[in-house]
Amino acid sequence: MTEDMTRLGKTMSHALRHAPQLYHLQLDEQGWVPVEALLEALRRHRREWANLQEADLHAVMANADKQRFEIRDGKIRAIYGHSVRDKIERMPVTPPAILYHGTTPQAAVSIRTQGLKPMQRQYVHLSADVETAILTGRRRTNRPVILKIAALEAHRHGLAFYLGNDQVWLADFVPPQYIT
Ligand code: HQG
Repeated sequence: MTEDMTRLGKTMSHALRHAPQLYHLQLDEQGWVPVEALLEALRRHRREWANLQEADLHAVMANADKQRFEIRDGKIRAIYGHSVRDKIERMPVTPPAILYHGTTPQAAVSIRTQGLKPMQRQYVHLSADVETAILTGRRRTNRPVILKIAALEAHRHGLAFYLGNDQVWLADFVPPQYIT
């Protein structure tokens, strides 16, 4: 990734996850906006991006370490990570038996009593494998704590889980009894 592509990816996340109104964008119920509307917003946002094309968005997505966005039928959305007020509509699906969550030692202490909360985001973010959970935890600490979530059992007791990308799962909340 070049520096400019990293910057473009971060701006796409800012627009599609957190602050669409700053870019004069309106997400639909599932988080989609027309690709052309995003391109126009990005072209206005930075002089260097005045000639931005859809191929540039595809290049950011192809070169990223994670699958953060998807483009379909002329529209684009962030797959997960949203903090906008109106909750993105998602379809509950059956999760695998175990999911993971990588976090800091301090957060792990309160998660064990309070459960996993979405905090600033709309959903709790869970990892499909330990490796991904370690990388998520390492964003905040050198010594990530990896929590194990009894996802299928929680699902059987009525908790909803949602699919993000292949590595990322989402939930509304995970009570402490499903966390070790
Ligand atoms: C913690 C990145 C105290 C939680 C990642 C986490 C992910 C609690 C923090 C995605 C708590 C929230 C999301 C409680 C949860 N008490 N702390 N009861 N419940 N927490 O960034 O999962 O690169 O919103 O452990 O890879 O770290 O942006 O969530 O530390 O997939 O695409 O509160 O963002 O992807 O932090 O990361 P976040 P996250 P991207």
